[in-house]
Amino acid sequence: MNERNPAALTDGFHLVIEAMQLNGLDTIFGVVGIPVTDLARLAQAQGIRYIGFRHEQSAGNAAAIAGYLTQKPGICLTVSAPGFLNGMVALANATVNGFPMIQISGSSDRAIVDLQQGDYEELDQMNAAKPFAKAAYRVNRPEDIGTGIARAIRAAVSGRPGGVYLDLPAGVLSATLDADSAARSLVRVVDAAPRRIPAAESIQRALDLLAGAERPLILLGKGAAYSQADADIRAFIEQTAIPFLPMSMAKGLLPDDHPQSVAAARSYALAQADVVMLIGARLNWLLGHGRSPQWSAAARFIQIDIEPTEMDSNRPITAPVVGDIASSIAALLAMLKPGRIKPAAAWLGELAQRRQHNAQRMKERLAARPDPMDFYSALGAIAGVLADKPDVYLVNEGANTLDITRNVIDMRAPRKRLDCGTWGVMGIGMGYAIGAAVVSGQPVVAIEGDSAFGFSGMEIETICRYRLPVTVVIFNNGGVYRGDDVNRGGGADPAPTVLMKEARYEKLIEAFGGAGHYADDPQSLTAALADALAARKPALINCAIDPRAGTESGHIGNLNPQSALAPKK
Ligand code: ADP
Ligand code: TPW
Repeated sequence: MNERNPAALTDGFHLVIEAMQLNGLDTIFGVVGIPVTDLARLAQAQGIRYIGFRHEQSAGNAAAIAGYLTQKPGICLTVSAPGFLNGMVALANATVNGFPMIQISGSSDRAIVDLQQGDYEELDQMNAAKPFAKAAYRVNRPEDIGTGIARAIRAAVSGRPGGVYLDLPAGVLSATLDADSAARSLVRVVDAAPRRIPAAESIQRALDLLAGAERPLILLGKGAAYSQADADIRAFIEQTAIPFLPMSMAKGLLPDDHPQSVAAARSYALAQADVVMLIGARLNWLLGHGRSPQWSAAARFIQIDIEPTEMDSNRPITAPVVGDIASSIAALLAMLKPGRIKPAAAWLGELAQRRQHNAQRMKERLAARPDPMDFYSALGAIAGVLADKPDVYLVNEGANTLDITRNVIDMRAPRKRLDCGTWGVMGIGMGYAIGAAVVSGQPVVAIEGDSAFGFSGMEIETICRYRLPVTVVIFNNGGVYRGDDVNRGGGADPAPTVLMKEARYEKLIEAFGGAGHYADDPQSLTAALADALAARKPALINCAIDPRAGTESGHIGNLNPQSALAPKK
């Protein structure tokens, strides 16, 4: 600081904070260390909320989900090299899922890094980030900080949202500059995610195709949930009477108990539909790439997506609608003629029948009382507690824990279900739970496989430190997928999929002052969850599940290659 005239100078640290605040970015999720410790400290002093994590991957996951929930880029702050790399999985995951986030990382001296002279935490971070990010930028002069933040914001939220990397070398953060010109260098981003109005003829083409359909189906993906066009999406579905299916994170966009939901007749609906309208959902592995036998070879597709190159990626799209979902649905509603789209009565009847049949089977499974509990009896108890609490966020990861929870727990409000998403990644649990609790102030229940929990488990200290209303439910079946495999070599080591069944996970949270519960039957699980939600304080329920419950890889065993040969002795 210039002691003769301190008011006339500012520095890179302050400029980053001012650029964020000018653009309404009010929260940072991060881990401190050289060279960003003072950035976090000053941000907190200036009124930005700083949430400090135990590992950058969780900080990044919190930022990503904050971006998904708010449509503003979530900010993750990391230190150079190893901290940067720890955050990279979360940044890549955000990009793959289309969540807007910015990872801001400090970095070491470029002159030394570029000549590989062995700096502290040396890494060419910007170039390392490129393959995993939607965009990557480096600020080399303090007067470019405003532009760097503006470009990062635009890249994160415009078009298909994604993860952006912004590199801030130590020297840029600490550099001082004249306060007046520094203030002029800041950029207030106007219309960061401009609407993309679809062409009128693309809307007409889509409506014509639906009008000629007998067995139409609408698929809602997390892009539809992200777009926050909830009322119009519901109006379009109700006015056309077309049955709909939500992808997992689109559950609750219309309530799962809506009469037009055919989630309980999913396979039949996919296989029999003749015209399918995808709204913010990709025809990737989660939808069998749109191919038969999962889908009818004769089915024709309408796809609404902001990303033009998504069209025809897996299957020809007869009626592409390239636009943002809010504008596209508004246009569809405006051009919709009453009574022109009419699903065949036979189609609706068949779906209703299957739906009812499957719902009855599910009811029986949930009511069974196996001892020890299986996934269904435990989830039946949880569903009972959550039934009248639509505002609770549900975070969910694992294999069986993921697949069965998705099928059992109904969602009744949009953007409340947060899960492994497009990559099927383990480790999002605590980061998503913290991100959702921080940006919403609402309670979160994280239903976690015992293996899945381990990837981010240390963040329960973060949950306790910030006193967040998060309840972690661990489905403890003592293993990855299940807990009863044996060492095929006959040795003393546990099998590769086995974890400690007897682990008392609830004691972990007690170490940090949270409430620990153990539940081995539906009644005690109901009581523990009701208690935890009423208290609105950090809690962890160790839920004992039969080690024999669960199948390898959950519902995607078909993707799991297995050797046909016995082990060689
Ligand atoms: P899911 O996994 O739920 O099927 P995906 O992540 O595969 O969903 O697909 C989401 C799609 O939504 C992406 O192709 C993305 O480009 C698109 N998308 C995201 N936001 C918008 C928006 N506001 N308008 C239009 N499309 C969007
Ligand atoms: C980053 C591979 C997929 S599912 C899973 C693993 C390790 C855990 C399944 O066991 P869990 O659930 O959580 O106990 P359950 O109900 O089936 O018993 N590393 C990463 N991502 C993935 N997907 C894996 C490993 C995996």
